[in-house]
Parts: sequence; structure tokens; C-alpha cells
Amino acid sequence: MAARSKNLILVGAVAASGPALAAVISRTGQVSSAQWVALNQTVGGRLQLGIPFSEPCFSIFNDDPVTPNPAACSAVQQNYTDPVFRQEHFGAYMIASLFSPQWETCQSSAVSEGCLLDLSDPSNPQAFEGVDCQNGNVPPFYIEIAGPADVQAALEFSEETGIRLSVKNKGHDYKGRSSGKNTLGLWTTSLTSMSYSEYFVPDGCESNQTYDAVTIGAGVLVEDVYAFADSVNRTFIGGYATTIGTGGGYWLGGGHSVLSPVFGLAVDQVVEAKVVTPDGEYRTANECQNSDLFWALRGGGGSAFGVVIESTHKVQPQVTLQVADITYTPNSGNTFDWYQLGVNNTYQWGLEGWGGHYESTSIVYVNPLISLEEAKVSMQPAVDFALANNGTVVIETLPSFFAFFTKYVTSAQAGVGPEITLGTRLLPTTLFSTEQGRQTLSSVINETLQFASPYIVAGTPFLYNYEEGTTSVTPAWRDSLWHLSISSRFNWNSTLEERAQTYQTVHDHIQPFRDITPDSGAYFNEGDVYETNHTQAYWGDNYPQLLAIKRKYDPNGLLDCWQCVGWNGPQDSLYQCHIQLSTAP
Ligand SMILES: Cc1cc2nc3c(=O)[nH]c(=O)nc-3n(C[C@H](O)[C@H](O)[C@H](O)COP(=O)(O)OP(=O)(O)OC[C@H]3O[C@@H](n4cnc5c(N)ncnc54)[C@H](O)[C@@H]3O)c2cc1C
Ligand SMILES: *[C@@H]1O[C@H](CO)[C@@H](O)[C@H](O)[C@H]1NC(C)=O
Ligand SMILES: *[C@@H]1O[C@H](CO)[C@@H](O)[C@H](O)[C@H]1NC(C)=O
Ligand SMILES: *[C@@H]1O[C@H](CO)[C@@H](O)[C@H](O)[C@H]1NC(C)=O
Ligand SMILES: *[C@@H]1O[C@H](CO)[C@@H](O)[C@H](O)[C@H]1NC(C)=O
Ligand SMILES: *[C@@H]1O[C@H](CO)[C@@H](O)[C@H](O)[C@H]1NC(C)=O
Ligand SMILES: *[C@@H]1O[C@H](CO)[C@@H](O)[C@H](O)[C@H]1NC(C)=O
Ligand SMILES: *[C@@H]1O[C@H](CO)[C@@H](O)[C@H](O)[C@H]1NC(C)=O
Ligand SMILES: *[C@@H]1O[C@H](CO)[C@@H](O)[C@H](O)[C@H]1NC(C)=O
Ligand SMILES: CC(=O)N[C@H]1CO[C@H](CO)[C@@H](O)[C@@H]1O
Repeated sequence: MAARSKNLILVGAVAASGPALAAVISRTGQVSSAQWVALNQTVGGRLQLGIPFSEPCFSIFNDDPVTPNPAACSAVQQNYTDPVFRQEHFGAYMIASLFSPQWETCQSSAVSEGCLLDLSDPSNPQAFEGVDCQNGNVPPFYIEIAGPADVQAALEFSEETGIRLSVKNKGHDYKGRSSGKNTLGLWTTSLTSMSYSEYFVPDGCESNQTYDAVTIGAGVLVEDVYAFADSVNRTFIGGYATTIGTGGGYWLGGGHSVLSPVFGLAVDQVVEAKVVTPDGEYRTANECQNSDLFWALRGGGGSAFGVVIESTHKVQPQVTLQVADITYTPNSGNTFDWYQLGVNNTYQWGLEGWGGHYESTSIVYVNPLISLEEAKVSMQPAVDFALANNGTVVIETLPSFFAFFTKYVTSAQAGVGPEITLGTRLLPTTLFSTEQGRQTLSSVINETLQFASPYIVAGTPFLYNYEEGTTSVTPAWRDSLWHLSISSRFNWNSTLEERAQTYQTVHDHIQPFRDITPDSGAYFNEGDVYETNHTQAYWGDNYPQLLAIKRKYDPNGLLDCWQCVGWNGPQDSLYQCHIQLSTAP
């Protein structure tokens, strides 16, 4: 065990349970304590040590003995799966109702280097007694970003020292793009401003070019934006979980909503973004200035084009929604029929303006365009099915999107679920509008059911009147009806082989959906970690132009992330904790 003398306190108070700073420094390469101290001064003392969420439970941390903190450990154990509690901690990563704490750990090591607890019983001492908690993939240092100057300081520091950067907001990323072993993390969670203007003029545009819009800091929680938009009698287009970040990765990657079928994707709402580009400039991007960057940000994804400080999103009028909440009791004989019912009805439902989530045992769909009577007629096939299969049916009118979100998302949100990985595909209209398409899709779903029950988001911009060329997401979004996903999990104490197998299996089982949709693509934010031909899948023909813009604003390649635009590839040391699959991209 390393000697206590290694514990050299750098500056200010490092918690008693904190790591040996000298060890942290040596892990982060050729950077002296003086350089870290100087950085800390430049950023007003906002440089912090990145400590894994569950560290207070352990008595060994990064090879050194430490004193556990029972009170802090107990809070972590009791709230281990609570996304609201987790999002307050830099060292916690998640996938809200479907957790992905694996991105806190170094999954490529034999024993997943990190400090996970037993998800099924966080008090299980097997996970922490006598176990060495390692920083794993949690950045050892981070800056809690207060404004553009902090990002500029970090970029400069990275350029001078070679320390790599990672950018985190609420930590929901499915592909580990917001953590990184030995990186300096930039945490945008505290940028929580919100304002509303009925006549927002993008900076540099003619004063008659106005938008009904809200401006949000990168770190606001989507549920707070919904409440704010509701308070000014408007509807915000955002995601389907209370703790998703709204102003960062969510919209940069596209951003789907249950209202997207009518109002478009999140990127379709954005009219301006303020961003520190990797070349160190703080820029305003909109249709009137830096318009190439503006286009790239609207779908280019991740942190590839810089760190967003704030963004301005069009809002929609307050809407009255018809809501269909339908469940049935599955058995070996009816699950396929349930999915086939969805396949059979989706084209019609799409034309009528429905959006929502189609799950293995339920749907929750909303529609802002039709009456309650029309909704009942439209949903009759699903209602009949549910009633014939011991199900429940609610079809009701709610006065606003916020009322819907509060009733169906906030109150239903449960934080349980082990380490998870996804494989997804955007499924084009012809699979639903033609008999042959429906047959093809039904038969692939039937085979898939042997392995997993697809989770389907009917959240593509199907009826939205898109202006060609205004965003950089794959054009496949514009002619799709389903964003379908399958998933699989592994346990907190899985072996490397089990983890690799899980990723591989998901990758293999989404392949039949790729095969029947060769010209389609996938959603960047919710894709297979090992997506095949990822540039084509995520951006289609937009990729060459995105890459050119990336080179322009990031000439020295300071911001890289897994399968992002301009990605260095899996061999880059930045990805040392990603498992290298034999079929890796
Ligand atoms: C439970 C759950 C529900 C979801 N529901 C939806 C949904 O309804 N619709 C949908 O479209 N997606 C949904 N997603 C996917 C979601 O959009 C992505 O996971 C999104 O990237 C999460 O953003 P975050 O800030 O929470 O994540 P983080 O992991 O913090 O960041 C995600 C990515 O964005 C980058 N990033 C973060 N902040 C910034 C910034 N300020 N500037 C530049 N880059 C930044 C990070 O580097 C990383 O690459 C869901 C995910 C989960 C886990
Ligand atoms: C940075 O400075 C602040 C304020 O002086 C201090 O609290 C903090 O611990 C320092 N960060 C590190 C990593 O030493
Ligand atoms: C704004 O005014 C200019 C002329 O001053 C005109 O060309 C343009 O079409 C107007 N734009 C809008 C959105 O009304
Ligand atoms: C809210 O917006 C709706 C739809 O635009 C409108 O009918 C209603 O009058 C507005 N209510 C208030 C209090 O402004
Ligand atoms: C779906 O449609 C096909 C024919 O197009 C039919 O054979 C099948 O029974 C339908 N399934 C359901 C569940 O509606
Ligand atoms: C019917 O559904 C209820 C819950 O909605 C469930 O408790 C019950 O077991 C189901 N019965 C059958 C026969 O599946
Ligand atoms: C679904 O798959 C099963 C085998 O897993 C097969 O027996 C059945 O005929 C298939 N059903 C359809 C409608 O394709
Ligand atoms: C992993 O943890 C579970 C409890 O969550 C336990 O039942 C199992 O035996 C453990 N596996 C190994 C290999 O230790
Ligand atoms: C990747 O996509 C491009 C463009 O569609 C295609 O030409 C190429 O064959 C694909 N490569 C693989 C390995 O599928
Ligand atoms: C700090 C914190 O949020 N603690 C909560 C953890 O969970 C328990 C039980 O659910 C709550 O009572 C605590 O307030």
C-alpha cells in the first residue's frame, strides 16, 4: 500500500476522504502542482477533485487507505438509483430510469476498475468491504463552469499541457462521452439561467426577424424548462425524463420529444447558440453569423464543436393534448401481436399526429391535433387489444404539455435498472405504409423478441414542415416513424468477458434492423456504442461538411469524443476504458 506521505495537500481543503493528490497528479501526466494551482486561480477556485459517487463507502481509494464516511455512504446507498440525487454529483453517471453507472468505471479492465455498489442491494458489503475504489473513468479533476472564461482557460490548459478534456452536463450519455480517465472534466451543470422573449431577435439579424423563444443555460433540467415555458403559457419541445440536460448534448445530437411528430426535433427549435469553440473563441452562432457553425451544432452532436454556454429555442403555443395510456398483460402468446398491432397502425397514427412511447406492455401517446372523440376512434384497435388481454385504458384530454409531463413522466419516474447498453435504428415510412414493409418489419420484430423487447419512440418529425438543409442530423429522421431500440444489461460485478459479450450481443441483434433499412440511420444520442459505419448512420451525407467545419473550429483537435464528428478512433488513449470489441468500428 502506498505511503501516507504521498498525500500532499495542494491548495485549500481537500476532503479527508479525498485521494492522494500527488497520485492524481502523477496519473494525469506531466503536469506540476504549480500548474494545477495556477489553473485553479484562473478559474476562481472552481477546480475540484473528481471523486466517484460511492467513494465514501470504501476504505481504500486509488490504492491508499482512507477513512470511510458512514453518513455520506448511507446517503449514497439510500439514494443510489435516484437520478435527482445523482445529478448533483460530478462523480455520478446515469441513465435515469435505466442507469448506466458503468461509465464511472474503467470497463476495459478485468475487474471493472471503479467503485460501483450492488445495484440490487446498495448496502451489500461485498461491493465495498476491502475493495479498492478506483477513479476509473471519472475525471480526476473538473471545473464547475461558471461562464465562457472557464472554458477558455481549460482549452488553453489542455493545449499547453496535453491534458485531455471531457464535457459533462447531467451525465446521461449512453456511450461514455461525458467521462474519461485522466481527463479534465468541464461540468456545465450550474449554468441554469432561463429567460423568455416573445420577440427574440438572433444577434446580428434584421430586427423584424423575431422568434417566440426561451433562452436557457446549458445545465437546466428539462422539467424546469417545462415549468418555465408553462408559466409564460408556452410549450417547450424537450425530452422524456425529468433530469435530462436540455441545453447541451440533448439538442446537439438532435433531441426527440413526444411532440416532435408535429413540431419537429429539438434542433428544429434552436435559433441561436452561444458556444466556446475549441479554438478558444466565445461565439454566437445563428442564421446571421457563424452560420456554418450554427448548422453543425444543430445535430453535429456531443462536444465536438465546442462547449455550449446557452441556447435559444423557439417555443410553441400552449396545446391541449389527447392522451392515450394503454396497457395489457403480456404472455407468450400475445406479445408479438401487440408489436404487430403497432406496426399495422403506425402509418395512420403518424398521419393523425400521434407521438409517444411504444413499449412491450404499454403505450403512452399524445396528440395535439385531434379531438377526444377522434382520439378514441383512432386508438380503438389498441383499446380492443388491451381489453381482450386483461389491460387498462385511459384516453383523456389534458390542458397542456406540462400537465401531461407532470402526470405521466415526473410521477412515474422510477430509478431502477442495472448497467445497460442500447442498439437503435430509425425506421422509415415505407416499413409502415406498405403491406410488404409491414411484413418485413413484423418478421424482424418477431425474431428479435427471442432476445429482447424493443422500446419504440414515436418521436420522429413526421408531420413537421422541415426546411431542407437547416440541420445536420441524418436526413433519415425526416422520413421515419419509429426510433426503435433494444437493450441489454450487465451486473455491477460482471467480468470483462460478460461486459464485452453484452455489447456484442446488442450490436448483433440490432443488425437485422440495419439490414432492412440500408438507407436509413440511427440517433446519435441513443445509438449502439459500437455503431457500424457510424458517420453514415448518424449524419448521412452531411458528414463531409460537418468534418470540414470541425477542422475549421478545432484545428488542433482539442475536443474529441467517442464516434463524434472528427473522432480520432478507438485507439486514442482517451478511450482506454472503452472495451475494444473484435467487431469494433
Ligand atoms: C432516461 C433517459 C431518457 C432520455 N430521453 C430522451 C428523450 O426523450 N429524447 C432524446 O432525444 N434523448 C433522450 N435521452 C438521450 C439524451 O438526449 C442524451 O443522453 C443526452 O446527451 C443527455 O444529455 P446530458 O446533459 O444529460 O448528458 P451528458 O452525459 O452530460 O452529456 C451528453 C453529451 O453532450 C456533451 N455535452 C454536455 N454538455 C455540453 C455542453 N454544454 N456543450 C457541449 N457539449 C455538451 C457531452 O460531452 C456528451 O457528449 C434520454 C436518455 C436517458 C438516459
Ligand atoms: C481550488 O481552490 C479552491 C479555493 O481556494 C479550493 O477550495 C479547492 O480545493 C482547490 N482545488 C483543488 C483541486 O485543490
Ligand atoms: C425584414 O425586412 C426586410 C427589409 O427590411 C425584408 O427584406 C425581409 O423579408 C423582412 N423579414 C421578415 C422575416 O419579415
Ligand atoms: C394561453 O395560450 C392559449 C393558446 O395560445 C390562449 O388561447 C390563451 O388565451 C392563453 N392564456 C393566457 C392566460 O394568456
Ligand atoms: C396486422 O396486419 C396483418 C395483415 O396486414 C394481419 O395479418 C395481422 O393479423 C394484423 N395484426 C394485428 C395485431 O393487427
Ligand atoms: C390482470 O392484470 C392485473 C394487473 O393489471 C394482474 O395483477 C393480474 O395478474 C392479471 N391477470 C391475468 C390473468 O393475467
Ligand atoms: C414468430 O417466430 C416464431 C418462432 O420463433 C414462429 O414460430 C412464428 O411463426 C413467427 N410468427 C410470425 C407471424 O412470423
Ligand atoms: C455478483 O453479485 C451478485 C449480487 O448482486 C451475487 O449474487 C453474485 O454472486 C456476484 N457474482 C460474483 C461472480 O461475485
Ligand atoms: C458505409 O456507408 C457508406 C455510404 O453509404 C457505404 O458506401 C459503405 O459501403 C458502408 N460501409 C460499410 C462497412 O458498411
Ligand atoms: C441527501 C439526500 O437526498 N438523502 C435522501 C436519501 O434518501 C432518503 C430515503 O429515500 C431520504 O430520506 C434522504 O433525504
